[in-house]
Amino acid sequence: MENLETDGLRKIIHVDCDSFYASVEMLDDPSLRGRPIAVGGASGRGVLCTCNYEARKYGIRSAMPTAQAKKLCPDLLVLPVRMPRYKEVSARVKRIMQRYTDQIEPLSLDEAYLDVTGQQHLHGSATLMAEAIRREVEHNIGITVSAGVAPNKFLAKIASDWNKPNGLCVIPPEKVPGFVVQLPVDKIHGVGRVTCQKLNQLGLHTCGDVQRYSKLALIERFGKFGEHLYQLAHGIDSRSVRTHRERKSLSVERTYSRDLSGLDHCIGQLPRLIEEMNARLQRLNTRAPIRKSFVKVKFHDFTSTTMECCVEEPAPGIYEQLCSDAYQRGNRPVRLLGVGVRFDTGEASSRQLSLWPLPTDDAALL
Ligand code: TTP
Ligand code: MG
Repeated sequence: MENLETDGLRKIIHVDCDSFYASVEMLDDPSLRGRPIAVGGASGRGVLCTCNYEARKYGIRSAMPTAQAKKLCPDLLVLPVRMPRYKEVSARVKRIMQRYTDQIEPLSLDEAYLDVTGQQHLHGSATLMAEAIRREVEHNIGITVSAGVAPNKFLAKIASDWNKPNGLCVIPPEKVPGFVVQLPVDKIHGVGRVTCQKLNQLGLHTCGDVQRYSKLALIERFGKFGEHLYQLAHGIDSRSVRTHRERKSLSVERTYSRDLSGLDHCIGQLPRLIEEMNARLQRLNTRAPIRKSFVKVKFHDFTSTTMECCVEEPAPGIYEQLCSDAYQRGNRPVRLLGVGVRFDTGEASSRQLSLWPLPTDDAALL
């Protein structure tokens, strides 16, 4: 359902903190400023969560093994993760954003979409509101954030990355066509490395190249994903800013310090897991009806399998059966067991699905 008019009328801001965990560390210990630091696992097999921009000059990135990062920069200081502190800072950033709108969709601790359409602050200018948020976060909290302003979520997110760190990029509606025409296809949500290669092989490097194909031609070639490509390549994205995320599932899992040696051993662990899952289910304030139960088994060689079935009320016997079926698939010692339920999120989720047929996957084009 494309809706150019609605798209043009909305004012979306995407806010993303710069090198978030590392910035909080530098805030709490200013002596760290100006030197390369990272946050993550310092042990031999550790992985980095993120690093500051000084460290990025050495080619260090999020999710890089710490050992590799140390080779690139022997002076790198790797600090442990302090999640409660990042949550605190995140809550303060959120309070600043709330002064401008209550239409806020957090994506993670350091990132959110804001819909400021119709807000009266600062003469209704989304650009001025984004600037004000950036200024207030820097002055009141002491970290920097980048922001993107655009008529929709897709473009606002790209914009916030455009002038990072500590930058602002505004794509007003009249500049959308000129902006997307030169935009590389790998900026499109759902286009990963494999899809990008595939598109490049077809001569499609920018959204402008994709625009030369009709919607029908793209659907014929790429299925549902073709519609997604068509829309975003034209800068169209009608997703609204969702203030309440609907929970799709709930699960409890445990990794055992010693592998579980057989099926009986696994089944013996189920009651504890189910009890914890039920306790968590009771603590949920609102939720959709349960649609499925599932059991996840990860074997000692890190292969994993999930068995699920449709249920209205998850009874313990169902988990035993699912656990047994999952176990037979590998028939090896088990390092992790999980039990869970999936909720019937109904219309909202199927609508979402049709809009975003392939959220982050390359599979459709393989
Ligand atoms: P990002 O916003 O992706 O990264 P960043 O804020 O560190 O850097 P920037 O936005 O300036 O590029 O992620 C936010 C936080 O999430 C990040 O500080 C640490 C955490 N994180 C991980 O733990 N693992 C990851 O692989 C990534 C990408 C982020
Ligand atoms: Mg960030």
